[in-house]
Amino acid sequence: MSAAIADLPLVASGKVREIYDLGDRLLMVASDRISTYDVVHPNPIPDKGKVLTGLSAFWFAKTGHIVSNHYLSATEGVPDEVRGRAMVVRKLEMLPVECVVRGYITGSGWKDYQATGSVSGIELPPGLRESDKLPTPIFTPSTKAEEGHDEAIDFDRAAELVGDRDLMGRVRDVSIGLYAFAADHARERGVILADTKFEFGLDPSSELVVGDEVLTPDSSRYWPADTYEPGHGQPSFDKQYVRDWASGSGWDKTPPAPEVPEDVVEGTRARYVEAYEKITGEPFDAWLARTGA
Ligand code: Q0Z
Repeated sequence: MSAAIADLPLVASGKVREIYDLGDRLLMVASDRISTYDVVHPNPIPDKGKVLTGLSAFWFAKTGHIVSNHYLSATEGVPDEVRGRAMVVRKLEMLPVECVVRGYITGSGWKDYQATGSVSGIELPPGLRESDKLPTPIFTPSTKAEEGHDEAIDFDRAAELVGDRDLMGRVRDVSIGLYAFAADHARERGVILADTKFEFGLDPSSELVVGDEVLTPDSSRYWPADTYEPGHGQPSFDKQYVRDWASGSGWDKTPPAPEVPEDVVEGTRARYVEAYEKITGEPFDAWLARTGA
């Protein structure tokens, strides 16, 4: 028997997910809420939280040879009302930096490159176009902002914040290793993993552990490979229906976000499920069955 969610102490909440205290462990719960342009829409995308949790669990299981992770279970200790979209994890001492790896030049990295020729203090070759593949994946850490936008920092500043340069070097190497492994796997299944963000912590024996969610569409940019074309921004695998609809809706992208129409909700839900099935090679129903959702 598990407690009802309402009775658990809330440890942290983000725009679309929550963490609860289970005593010696934590419960991470992914909601069905969706944000575009950093604003959360009032209506949910059914099954989004289950897709993201299933994808995180898939990647945790696949990458244990690269680094330990905080995942314990998506069944034992999970309350019925969040089955399929929650995982029990180990409590860690989290490092105060976001660990971004970019294999392609897009988003804020593209802005920085255009302005300075560098990203995160890493000089890049001249002549790159928006969305180009980088010669090699780069580590571009950022600070964790409570609210609002994370600030890009270079490796030296990240090492300062973490207080251990050797540890930060291992975090960088492991981050790039995780990205390279996942990008190869995704590419074989017709998906480009453009970039991603990890969060690490230390366990009680000071072992480095990857935590949070990993390699989900909310922590990563996934692009369909069959329409990839450098020279402009790429459509997001999951959110493009909502963004396209929002762009034509007259919404000025400031809060409050408008309700997403039913057909756009359904199209977006289908894209999340398609992402799960492409990346894992398993039917999404298998995740629901495995977790009793
Ligand atoms: C992760 C976050 C979220 C809001 C705390 N294993 C862990 N041990 C200790 N702390 C954390 C974890 Cl994952 C931890 N966050 C980020 C996640 C909602 C903030 F689901 N905060």
